[in-house]
Amino acid sequence: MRVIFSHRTSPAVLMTIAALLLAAAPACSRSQEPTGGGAIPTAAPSATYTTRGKVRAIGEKKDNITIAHEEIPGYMKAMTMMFEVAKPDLLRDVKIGDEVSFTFSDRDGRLFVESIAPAPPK
Ligand SMILES: [Cu+2]
Repeated sequence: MRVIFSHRTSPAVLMTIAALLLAAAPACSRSQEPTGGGAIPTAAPSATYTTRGKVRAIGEKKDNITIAHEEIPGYMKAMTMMFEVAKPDLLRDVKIGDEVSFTFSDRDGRLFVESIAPAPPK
């Protein structure tokens, strides 16, 4: 997208640009509804992040997990949020209340847990 600003750029155009920028904000600032449904995007993850947190809930089909995660500097503040889970097997040994360390990827704006393991005590 090529955007040329000039003193003649109309307010309507500026509003549109502002809306587009807001829409591009990190996934977290959107709702906590699973963004899912549908196939797991096959595109390579645009980024992966590793953090730790406490498991709050696990989806019935083990295809999502809600974690109270720590701050991820430069990406997300500490919060409780749901992640999708690429492979249900990943959650085989995970229980509500566990302290976990995990890695997730951002695939087209959907966040997928890629690996998860018990976190060492702090
Ligand atoms: Cu978050």
